[in-house]
Amino acid sequence: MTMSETRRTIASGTAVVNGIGVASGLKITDAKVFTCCPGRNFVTLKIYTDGGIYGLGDATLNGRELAVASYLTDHVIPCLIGRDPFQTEDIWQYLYRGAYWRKGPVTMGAISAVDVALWDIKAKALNTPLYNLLGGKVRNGVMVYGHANGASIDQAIEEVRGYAERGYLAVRTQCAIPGLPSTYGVSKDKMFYEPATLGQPEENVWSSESYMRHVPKLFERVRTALGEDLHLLHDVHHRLTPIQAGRLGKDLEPYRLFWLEDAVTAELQEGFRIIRQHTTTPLAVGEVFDSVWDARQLVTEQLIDYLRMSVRAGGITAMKKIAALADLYHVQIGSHGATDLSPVMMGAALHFDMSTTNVAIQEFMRHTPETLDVFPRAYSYADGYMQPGDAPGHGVDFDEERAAHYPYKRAYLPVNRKVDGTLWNW
Ligand code: EZ4
Ligand code: CO
Repeated sequence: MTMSETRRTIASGTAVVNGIGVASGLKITDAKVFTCCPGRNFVTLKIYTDGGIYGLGDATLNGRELAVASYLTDHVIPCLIGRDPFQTEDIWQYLYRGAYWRKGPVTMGAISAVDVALWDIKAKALNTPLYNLLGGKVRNGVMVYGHANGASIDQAIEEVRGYAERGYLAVRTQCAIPGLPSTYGVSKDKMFYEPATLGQPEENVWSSESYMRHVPKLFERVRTALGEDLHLLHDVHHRLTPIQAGRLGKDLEPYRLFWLEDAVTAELQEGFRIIRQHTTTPLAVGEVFDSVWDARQLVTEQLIDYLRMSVRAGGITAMKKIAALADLYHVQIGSHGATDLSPVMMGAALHFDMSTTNVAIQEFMRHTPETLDVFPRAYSYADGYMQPGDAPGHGVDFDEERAAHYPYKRAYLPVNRKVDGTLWNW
């Protein structure tokens, strides 16, 4: 469309939906948001085009699902109709800069869902797996880590052993802390771990002192039982102060962790300098980050080794740029991949992982059979690695009919209190 044609369109009263013109020949005709609870809650965005191709994005925000659903339905979808679905960059900028109100998990979760759905459409329209549009394959497979946890150290060791026997090369290991009634990351169900619960939020009790005494014993025993080759990871879930984290990292050095995750909350990015001064245990953080601004200082000062941001933080468009920045500073990506990221997010993540050099590892927490029933998918696991599959797009579909059997149920993540009742981080 030439400039004069654009002006004529405006003058004749037809809505100009895109100031830079439509080029791909496809237009977005409609979009819908689905909320469902097949084992846990998910929010799924489906964008339709006039070419008959649709794209899927995941907009799930654990414990705050309906806020993102409304953000999309009430505020984003009306602005998408008529746009060219190939213009992922312009639509990203339109939703990020154009909204005036930037960042935040709700906004960025919604932008992520749109972005992933558009990349899905583009790859399907070009009849190629998404990784081919993101640089092509840079590795043979994506190393993943599984989740082992136990009510005792002995149980945790048996769980880790089970993962090693199934071919996993990396295992996150958690165990209950003696004297505390419940511990984050230690599930009642051996196969499936789900931190969110129906009804009111659960309350956990926390003691940094007991925890810091116990965790080195866990890893000493796991290393003795399983040897040196397995990659071991551990998640602190933001519960220590920087100096406590420095101490724990130092105490864990003999066991050579792959990473120590979320040792402290990261709003104060320079706080990580204190941890770094005290330990060479590699540090990972970022599953709750929602934009590059949450990670800028951590990355550019080389205060972390692994960034845990996932495609939820603004989609593929954002993550490709964040990974490029991180690469300059020797920071690698190890994306969040818990069960509250739907198979759609997992599919998108695997295409990103497959095509991005400084991706080190991907979290893989098993979804329940109910969840898998609703999301047919091309990705697969074998011998410690995952493959995104070669289906056009990101390779994950959404069965609306099956989803309708599992209506949304309000659920929350637990809150965490110190032994004396003070509300603490989790
Ligand atoms: O608690 O995704 O590393 N993974 C984690 C997860 C998070 C949940 C929160 O929704 O810490 O288990
Ligand atoms: Co975590």
